[in-house]
Amino acid sequence: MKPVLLIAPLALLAACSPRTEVEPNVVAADAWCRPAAAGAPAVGCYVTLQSAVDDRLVAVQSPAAARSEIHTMSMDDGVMRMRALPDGLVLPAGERVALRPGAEHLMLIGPTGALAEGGEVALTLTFEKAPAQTLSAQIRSAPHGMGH
Ligand SMILES: [Cu+2]
Repeated sequence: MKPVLLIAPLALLAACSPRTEVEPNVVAADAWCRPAAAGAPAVGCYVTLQSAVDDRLVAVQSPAAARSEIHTMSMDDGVMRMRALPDGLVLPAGERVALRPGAEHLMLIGPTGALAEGGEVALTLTFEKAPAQTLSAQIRSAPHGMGH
C-alpha cells in the first residue's frame, strides 16, 4: 500500500504546477537611448520589460560602447546618485518594469562614437531564465509619448 499512497500526492502536485505551462520569456518594448556627442563618457538607455515568469535582467551589451551596465538611481544626502546593480534587475512575473530617466536604466560607458538623434543602437539583454535578445534602441532625446 505504501507506494500507492506516495504516488497519488505527487501526481496531484505535478498537475497543479504552473511551471509546466509558462516558458521563461521577456517582452521588451520601447527601447531608446539618449543622443551623445563623440567623446561623451556615458549615455543612458531605457526599455520596458515584462517577464512571463519571475526572472532577472543580468547583463546588457552593446557594440556601440566599451561596456554596458545596469544602473539604478537613488537620493543620497539630497543628491541623485547612480550605481551599478551587481545582481541585475528583478523582473517579477507579469509585471511591467519600466526603465526610465531618474530610475533604473542601462548605461553605455565609453560610447565608441557619436550617437545621433534618429539613429539606432543595438542592445543585447541577457536574462537569468529567458533567452537573450537583441533590441534596436532608437536614439532620441525624450521618452516616446512624453507630454501626452
Ligand atoms: Cu547610469
